[in-house]
Amino acid sequence: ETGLDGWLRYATLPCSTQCRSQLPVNIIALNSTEASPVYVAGSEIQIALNNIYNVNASIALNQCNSSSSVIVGTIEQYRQTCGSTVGIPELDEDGFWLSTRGSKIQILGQNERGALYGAFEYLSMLARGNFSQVAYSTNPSAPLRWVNQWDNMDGSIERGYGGESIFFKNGAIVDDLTRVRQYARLLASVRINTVVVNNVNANATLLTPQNIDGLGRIADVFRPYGVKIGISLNFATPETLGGLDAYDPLNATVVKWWSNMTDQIYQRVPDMAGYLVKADSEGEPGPQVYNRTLAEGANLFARAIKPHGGIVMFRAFVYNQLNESNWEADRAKAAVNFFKPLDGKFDDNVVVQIKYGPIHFQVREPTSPLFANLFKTNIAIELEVTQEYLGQQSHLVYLPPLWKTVLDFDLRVDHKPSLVRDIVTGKRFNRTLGGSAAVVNVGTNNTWLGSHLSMSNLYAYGRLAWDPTADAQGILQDWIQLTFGLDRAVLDTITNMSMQSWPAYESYSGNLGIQTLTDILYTHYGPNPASQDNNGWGQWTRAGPKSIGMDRTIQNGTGYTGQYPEEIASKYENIQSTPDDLLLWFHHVNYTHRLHSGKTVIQHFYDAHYSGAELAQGFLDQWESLRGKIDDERYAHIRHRLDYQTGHSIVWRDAINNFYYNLSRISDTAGRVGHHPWRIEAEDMKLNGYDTYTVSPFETGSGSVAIV
Ligand code: BDP
Repeated sequence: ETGLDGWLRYATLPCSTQCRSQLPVNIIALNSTEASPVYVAGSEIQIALNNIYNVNASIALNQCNSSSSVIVGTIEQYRQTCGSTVGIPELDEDGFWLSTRGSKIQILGQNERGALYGAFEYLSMLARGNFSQVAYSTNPSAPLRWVNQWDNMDGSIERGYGGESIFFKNGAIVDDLTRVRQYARLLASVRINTVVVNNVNANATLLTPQNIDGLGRIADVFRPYGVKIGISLNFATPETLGGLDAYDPLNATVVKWWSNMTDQIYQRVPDMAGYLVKADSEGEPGPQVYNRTLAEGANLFARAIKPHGGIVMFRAFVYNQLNESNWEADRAKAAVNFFKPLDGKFDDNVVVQIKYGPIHFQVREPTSPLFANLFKTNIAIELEVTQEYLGQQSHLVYLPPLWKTVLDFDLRVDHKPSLVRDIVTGKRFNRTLGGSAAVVNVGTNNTWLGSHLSMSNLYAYGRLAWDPTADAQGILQDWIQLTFGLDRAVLDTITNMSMQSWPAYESYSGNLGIQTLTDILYTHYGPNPASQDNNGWGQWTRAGPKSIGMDRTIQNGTGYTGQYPEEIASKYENIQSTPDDLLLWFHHVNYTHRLHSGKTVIQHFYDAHYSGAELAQGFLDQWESLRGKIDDERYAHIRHRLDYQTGHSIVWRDAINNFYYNLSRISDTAGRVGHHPWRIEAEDMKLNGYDTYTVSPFETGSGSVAIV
C-alpha cells in the first residue's frame, strides 16, 4: 500500500451472517446535487460498504421509506422529506446526530458539512468492525478548525518534508487537482473546515487574475467536502503587485485597493473563509513600517473582507527583539509586549492566532502567556503537525501528548480555572469566534507528510480541534486500527512506540526546558547547541563553562515570568516550584545544581540522552516484531525511517553530551560520555573511494571526523 488513502483505506474485513444483517443495503442521500457534501457522503458510504464488506448498496435520493437503510442529510432536509425529528437534540453549526439503532441508520447534520462528518464517523466504526448500537449527537468545541499549508508559488514548501506542493507549480496553480481532492477527503474526515493554501511568508503574485481563477478551481474541489479555503497575504502587495507607492494601512488608496482586490477574489471564491496574515515578523512587511499598530494592520483586512462574511487570522508570531546584547530583550516576551496593549482594538472578525509556546514549536515550551492576556480579542491556538523542530518526519514523534501540556494547562486568570482549551474555544472569556490552526505541509509524496507514522499527528489534530478533551492515546488507537488493521499486536506495538516517542525525542534532543538543541539558523535539523546563542534567532541557552539556562525571572532575568497571571508567575519565578522539565527555560543554574529528582543538571543531561536514544532504538525492534502483519510496502518504508532514527538518536546523544562535557569538563558518573571503547571509527578503516572530512559542529561526528 502506498499510504495515499491514509486512514480512509476501507480495508476488507470478515463479516458473519449476523454482521451482514446489520449492514444497510440502501443508502438514502437527501441531496441529489453531485457537488454537495451530502451527495459525497452517500458515495463515500457506498464505496466503503463495498470495499470493507463487499456489500453493493444502491443510492436512492430524497426518499426515506426503505428499510435496511442508511439515511444521510441535514436535519432540515430530513424534516422536509421524512418528517419528524423528535428526539434529536439541537445541534450547533457543523454538528451531527448519528443513530445506528434499528434498521434505519440516521446520519443527520446541522448543515451538510456536519452530515458528511457523521458519515465518516459511521464509516470509521464500520472500518474498525464496530457494530455497536449508538445514538448520540456531537458538536465542535469551536468554529475554527483550520490547517495552514506553507506552500510557495514555485511549488516548493517551506518546512515541507513530503515532496512538492499539491497546489502550485512555476508560479501558478497546477492543472491536475486530483491530489487536492484526496486531501479534501482526508481533511473532511477529521472535521477540518478550512485550509489556507499558501505560505504565511506570502508571495503577492498569488493575487494575479490568473491565480485568482486558480484559487477558484482549488475552492471548487474542496467545496463538496465542506472545506473552505483561506489565503495568506503579503502586507506590501498594493505596492509590489498593485503598483501603488505605499502600503500604509491607513492610506485611503491602499484601503480601496484591498477592498477591490477582496471583491475580485470573492467573485471567484464566494465562500472563502478568510485571510491569514504574518506581518512585521522575520523580515515580512507590516503596519509598523508606517508606525501603525498591528491592530490597524489587521483591521485593514477585516474591513475589506467583512461584507463577504470572511475573517482575518492575524498571527501573534511577531518578533523583532533580536539584539542579544540587551539583557532585557527576550524573544519569548515579544507577543505579549505587542498584543496586550491592543486588546479590544481588533475588529470582531479578527482572530489572533497564537503559537502554543512563546518562541516557536519547540520540543517543550511553557504555555504562551498571551493566552492569559487577551480578554476582548478573538484568539486561536497554532499547532504544528509538521515536525519542523521535532525530527522532520524522519523521527517518530507522536505530538498530541506535547499539545496536551498546553491545551490542558491552567493559566489561573483572576485565580479562576482558565484552561487553555477553554480559552481558545472561547468559553472562558465568552468569545464566539475561536479555535485552532495547525501547520500541515502535506506534499505530493504518496505518504503525504513524508512518513506513514506522521499521519497520526494530522488525524489527531483534527480530532482534538473538534474535542480538545479527547484522550491522546484513544485517538491514536483509532488511527492505528484504521491505518493498519485490527491485529492486536499491531495495535499494542504502535501504541507503545508512539506514546514513548515524544519523551524519547525530548530526552535526546534537549531536556529540562533547554529546548530542541537543533541547528536554529537554517535547517532546524540535527544537533547544534552552539547555534542557539549569539544570534537573534536562537532561544539563548546562555550555556557557559559553569552554568546554563535563560534567566527569565522578574528578579534577575528578562522579566518574562511577569507576563503570566500571579499564581503562575510566582510558580515559575521561584526555582523551587519550577518543574524540572522547564527549569532551564526559566532559570540560570550551575551544572551541579540539584533537580527535584536529586540528580545534578549535567548528570540529568547525560542520563536522559542515553535513555532517550535507547528508547528510540527500541522502536526498531518493536517494529520488526510486526513483520508480516503489515503490507510489505508500508512495513519497509517505516522500517527504513526507524533504522535511520536509531542511528540519528545516537548522533544526537553523543553530540549533545560531548558538547556539554567539553564546556563543563564534568565527567559522567556512569563513565559513558567520551568513552566508546568498542566503537570502530569509519576513518580508521581502509577507505576505498571515501575521504575523511572534519565535521562542523565538531560534536556531530565521533572524533569530529566523518567520511564522505
Ligand atoms: C519558523 C519557521 C519559519 C516560519 C516561521 C513562522 O522556521 O519557516 O516562517 O516559523 O511561523 O518556525 O512564520
